[in-house]
Amino acid sequence: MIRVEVTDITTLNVDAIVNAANSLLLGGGGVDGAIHRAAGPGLLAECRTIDGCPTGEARITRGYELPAPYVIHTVGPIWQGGDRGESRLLESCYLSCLKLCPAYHIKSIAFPAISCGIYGYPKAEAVAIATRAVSTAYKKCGLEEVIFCCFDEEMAGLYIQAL
Ligand code: AR6
Repeated sequence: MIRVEVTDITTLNVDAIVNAANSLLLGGGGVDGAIHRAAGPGLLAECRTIDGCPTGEARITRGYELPAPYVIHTVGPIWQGGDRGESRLLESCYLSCLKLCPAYHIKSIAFPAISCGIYGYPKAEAVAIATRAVSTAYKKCGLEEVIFCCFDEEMAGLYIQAL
């Protein structure tokens, strides 16, 4: 089942929440900052043991003080006008996160709107990519529940329309 929720992703009781990180994986603003604050210093300590993450890929850590036992960190593309491979990279973020799930027995996952904040991706286009990638792949990856977690009603409306 795919659902849309308007809430702070750090509060969700799912097996994994996804972090819209940058390639250093050492924290930042937006949802990345919120996740590091809520997870506590253990998360940053584990991230320091990982050698970053290229755009379009994903890395998994434990969730520390979060209700979610795992955080999957992915690095979305910075919007540069659309002809720098942004759509393929954004799709790859969603698919890379889903592909990590079977090995960790993750059955429920929540995604933020990757690249839709500081990285400036046009929202409706990003939502079309996210919903298409997730709908086609989540069951194959053993997932039972996927939440598109939004910070505001405008974003939630775009997901509901696309789904
Ligand atoms: N829960 C759910 N969604 C949130 C939350 C939250 N707590 N906080 C923000 N959002 P952004 P990006 C929404 O900027 O565009 C960081 O500095 C927000 O409204 O967090 O991928 C990283 O370190 C927006 O819709 O991520 C990178 O440097 C969406 O999450 C860079 O920002 C994503 O916004 C990544 O930029």
